[in-house]
Amino acid sequence: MLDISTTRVTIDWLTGRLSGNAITSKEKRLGQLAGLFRHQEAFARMDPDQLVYTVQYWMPIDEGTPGGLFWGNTTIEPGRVGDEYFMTAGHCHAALNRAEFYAAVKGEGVLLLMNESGNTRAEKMHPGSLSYIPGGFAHRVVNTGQTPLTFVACWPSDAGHDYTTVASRGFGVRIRSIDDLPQVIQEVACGP
Ligand code: M6P
Ligand code: ZN
Repeated sequence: MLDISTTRVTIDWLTGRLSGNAITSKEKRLGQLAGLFRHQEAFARMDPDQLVYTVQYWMPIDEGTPGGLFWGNTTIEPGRVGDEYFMTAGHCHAALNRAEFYAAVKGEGVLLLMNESGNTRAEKMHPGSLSYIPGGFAHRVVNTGQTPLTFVACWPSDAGHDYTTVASRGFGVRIRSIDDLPQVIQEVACGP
């Protein structure tokens, strides 16, 4: 007789949270995100310990292994730096042609997708939204709501993360609160 084993990891679908010994977690606090937000003076006035987002992930095989998959979730707290909403750092994949899925569990937000030519589009995220991020597209998630935004993600184990391209180029646009509504605004230097 063959035993039926239990899985090493479980998901709470109401929250997206993962449980199990193999789970890794990381936190991003404001102080770790210097240079990310447009409004540097507003940033300087805020508490560097303020939590911006948390990530949990399961890497069932070694990072860099071709053909495997990783699973994770991210929760972005509600908040703003000046008029710009809290967001992930954003990245493209080190192996450029690797794709990814993002599916929102809770909250409201916007996914920014920028191709290699620098053309950016924005997609709504809400409970049940499923976004396909094609290879070659930089991706960033922005929490435009009043509550935490949680999404789950699945990506190839040999994708890797390239943060330098996004850090130097940005996305060409920023999601800002204008008259209390999220708007996609072309990037401009922060003025008075
Ligand atoms: C998702 C996945 C992860 C990523 C995380 C946070 O869960 O895409 O690979 O690390 O979001 O995004 P970032 O790495 O841009 O901070
Ligand atoms: Zn990715």
